[in-house]
Amino acid sequence: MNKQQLMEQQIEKAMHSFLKEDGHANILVVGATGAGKSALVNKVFNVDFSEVGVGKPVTQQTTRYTVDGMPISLFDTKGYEIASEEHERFLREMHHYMTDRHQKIEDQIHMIWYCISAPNSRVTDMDLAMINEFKKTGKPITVIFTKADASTLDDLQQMEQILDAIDIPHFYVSTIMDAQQNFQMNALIDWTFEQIEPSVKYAFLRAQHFNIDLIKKK
Ligand SMILES: Nc1nc2c(ncn2[C@@H]2O[C@H](COP(=O)(O)OP(=O)(O)OP(=O)(O)O)[C@@H](O)[C@H]2O)c(=O)[nH]1
Ligand SMILES: [Mg+2]
Repeated sequence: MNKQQLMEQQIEKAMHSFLKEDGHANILVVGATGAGKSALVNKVFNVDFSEVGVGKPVTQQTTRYTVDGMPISLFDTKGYEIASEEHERFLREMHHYMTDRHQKIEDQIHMIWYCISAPNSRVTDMDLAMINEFKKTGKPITVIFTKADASTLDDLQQMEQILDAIDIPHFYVSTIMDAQQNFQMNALIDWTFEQIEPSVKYAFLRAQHFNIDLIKKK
């Protein structure tokens, strides 16, 4: 076995024990204010967190939610508002998650759910720039069109084309109970579960590279 194979085997082992020992894949839920991020988190976990109030504050704006039996943690962020001081705060926080490879694996973000309100009928330049920045980090990212119940199929298709052109997976969902279904919610969950191993593995790989860089510097 050569050095490379040995390293890969070690990473594989570390990843499996991380996932087995209750290590969660951490998912950052991002998007404009009012996009429906918190509603989505509640829906996915089937818990009304505003009532039960169990989440761990990560920063002043971000809360981490976990439920028993689910191998994911959802980091519910406070949405950005365009053209405000808050915007700076938002960009700083996002930068922090993009450059978190020196953090412990359990505190890193492994995947991004980027929410866009479907009834807004547009993917903004700011969305595209942000998606691109996240993509560069190598972490899996998907766009979630929220509130699809209040959108039209035409609008949805137009937005989907924009994402297809840049090769970003996307799902449209709704969280309201009386909707016929939640549209592509199940497909979103399936996609997310498929990404768990590769995304956590990637975090271990990056940590390994980071350690090697440190050793080289010494
Ligand atoms: N029609 C419809 N409304 C929704 C849906 N999801 C959320 N909403 C409504 O949208 C509003 C905002 O939802 P939130 O989940 O609080 O939005 P958020 O993205 O967490 O907002 P911030 O925390 O301010 O960033 C609420 O009034 C929700 O009831 C949906 O699927 N369909
Ligand atoms: Mg919220």
